[in-house]
Amino acid sequence: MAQGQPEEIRANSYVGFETITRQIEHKLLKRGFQFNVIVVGQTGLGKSTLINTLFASHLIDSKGRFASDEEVRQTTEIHPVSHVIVENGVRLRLNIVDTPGYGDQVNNDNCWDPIIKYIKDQHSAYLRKELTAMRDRHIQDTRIHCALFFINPSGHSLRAIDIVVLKKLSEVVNVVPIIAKSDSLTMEERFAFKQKIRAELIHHNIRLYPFDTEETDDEEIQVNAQIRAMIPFAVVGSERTVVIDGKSVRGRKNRWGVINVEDEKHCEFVYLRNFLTRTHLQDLIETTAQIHYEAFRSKQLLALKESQANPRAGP
Ligand SMILES: Nc1nc2c(ncn2[C@@H]2O[C@H](COP(=O)(O)OP(=O)(O)OP(=O)(O)O)[C@@H](O)[C@H]2O)c(=O)[nH]1
Ligand SMILES: [Mg+2]
Repeated sequence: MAQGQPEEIRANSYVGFETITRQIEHKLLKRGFQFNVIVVGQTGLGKSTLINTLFASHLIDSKGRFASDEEVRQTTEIHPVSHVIVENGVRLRLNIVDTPGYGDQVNNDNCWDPIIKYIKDQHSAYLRKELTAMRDRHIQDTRIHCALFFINPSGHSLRAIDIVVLKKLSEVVNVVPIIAKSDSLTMEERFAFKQKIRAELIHHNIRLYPFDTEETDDEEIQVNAQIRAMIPFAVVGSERTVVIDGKSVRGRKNRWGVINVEDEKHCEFVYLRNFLTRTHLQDLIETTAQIHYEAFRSKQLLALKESQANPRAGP
């Protein structure tokens, strides 16, 4: 055997490292997972409603009512709510950040600033903990993994303010656009509107999740292309139940009839939920750490280094 080559281990010399996957799984399950979502968009587009639709069964309060089922409840401040969901022994800590709608002021300049600041603040809080000498082995993660961006179902095009906000958001977080209240569009209108929006996003060079990087393999590239073809998800939200064929389902009644939120023939709510919870949860978390947080971190550390090298120049 050549010098420096590892000695071949015979088949009967079992050492047991193959159990490492179970060891990792056990450790991860014990710690649980953290997933943080923010909702962003103009006033009254159904942000708060969709949050309750997505995670409905978990938001019901102790009296069996939906916790936020009041008639008028305009969101007036950035409001994070935490829930712990357990499914089959897996603990998911879900942090949902509701934000006030923007765009209804006389002057809408910089109305998105508090939202961008909130997202960046979570990055700096994480960085500060990372840089602490006696740091905890596990840092509580409040970094936002996904921003659901609500588009007005106008059927025409994105508003100028939407383009600005989408640009700002996509620089700091994974953005997933959705067409809000899509029950107000016919299927044909929806189809045409989705195509129009996709073209506009490309035209304005807005880089949305999912990204293809050098590390993305062929299978992932395919899945990502499928997701891009579906975006924006045309959704309907509801906190109420309606009766369809004798069955009580989450839905809405409108001029044309009854909409079952969970019926794929009626809207794409189920696709959005599957995407968020079943297929892309882990990737959204990873991408946040590897792309968005990493970009923030290197910029901050560079600024810190420069201010140390040149203290009189200030930070
Ligand atoms: N037709 C229809 N109405 C909806 C839908 N989702 C919500 N609504 C209604 O729209 C209104 C506003 O919903 P909210 O969830 O409070 O909207 P919001 O975006 O949180 O509003 P702000 O907090 O003011 O920004 C309510 O009357 C909802 O019942 C939907 O998918 N379709
Ligand atoms: Mg709201």
